[in-house]
Amino acid sequence: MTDPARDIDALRTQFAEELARASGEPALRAVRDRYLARKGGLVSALLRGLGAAPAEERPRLGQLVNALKQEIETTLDARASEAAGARPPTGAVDVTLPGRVPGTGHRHPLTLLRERIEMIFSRMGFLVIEGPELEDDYHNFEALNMPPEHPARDMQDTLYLAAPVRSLAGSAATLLRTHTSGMQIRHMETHPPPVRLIAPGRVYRRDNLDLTHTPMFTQVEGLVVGDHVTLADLKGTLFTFVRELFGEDRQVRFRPSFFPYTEPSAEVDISCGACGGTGIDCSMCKRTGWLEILGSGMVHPAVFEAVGYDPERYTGFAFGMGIERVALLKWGVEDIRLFYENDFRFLEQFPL
Ligand code: 2NL
Repeated sequence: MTDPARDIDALRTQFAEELARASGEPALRAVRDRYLARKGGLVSALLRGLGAAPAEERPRLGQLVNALKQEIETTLDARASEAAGARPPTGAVDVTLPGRVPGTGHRHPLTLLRERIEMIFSRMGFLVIEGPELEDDYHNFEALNMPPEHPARDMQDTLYLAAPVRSLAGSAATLLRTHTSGMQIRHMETHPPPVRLIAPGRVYRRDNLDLTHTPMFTQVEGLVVGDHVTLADLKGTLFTFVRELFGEDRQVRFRPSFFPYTEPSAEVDISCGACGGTGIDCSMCKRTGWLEILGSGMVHPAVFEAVGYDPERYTGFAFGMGIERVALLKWGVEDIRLFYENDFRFLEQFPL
């Protein structure tokens, strides 16, 4: 014969032990189900068992079971809210998570290449000068031996302003510059020889878009003037530049050319990096073994006359290149327009 009062105490002890072992919300929920479930819960079973007790004992035993039920509920509720308190509230920030690293940008490949070119010439003692993109006819054309109606102006047609504007250089600008030469003219107007500088910047020409042309491109022009400056100095300077930028294994050749502002003039080619200069089956250099990289020459005496330098005393050399073109050759890019589309998949490929 069982003693209901003792069964109640036994269940209280059993509950205390199980509760002590239960940690975490799922375990607590399991304990609650085991003791308090309406169907099959241990407390309900105990209540039902009271039917077998003598009638006069039943009310007192019933009270004891209900008290135990209350006790279990209160204890479980207290433990449950303790467990909930240990958990961050909904929507809270977990400060222990590693941070989200924002993608770091980098300079545009054409900017990187421009800086690299500036560095190479700086180390050879060249000054870097910049100036406005709006220019007047005199500094863009006339001082460079291209008077009005000169046929060479055709190749450097540009956009003209409806009315002159005061440019940053202080003169009345009428056009978008076709080269940075205007800044070199300004420099010579205000500084006596010797001169050793490069002038990088955006220039504009009437060109239709294709694989190798944009109506705007970034030019780097160079100018050296002094006593006894010769074509050998031009060759030495450009050889050094090419080998610094492209590598020691590159060959350089000069081809006769024409510019109104230089005499003699030369186009400069470098040996093709794709075929090693052999030209064999090479699409990069169209089987010639050579890639045209820039234009150059000895400064025309008429330019010295225009800036007030004595052409009998001074000589000089000048050159000009498009950074975009150098970029196409250096990295084997087939379409110049890719540099202006700002697609990260393209821009992130340049290891400078
Ligand atoms: C080019 C070819 C060239 C020059 C630029 C120059 C400047 C002065 C005097 C004489 Cl102030 N010459 N510049 C000379 C030869 C070629 O540029 O940029 N092709 C894209």
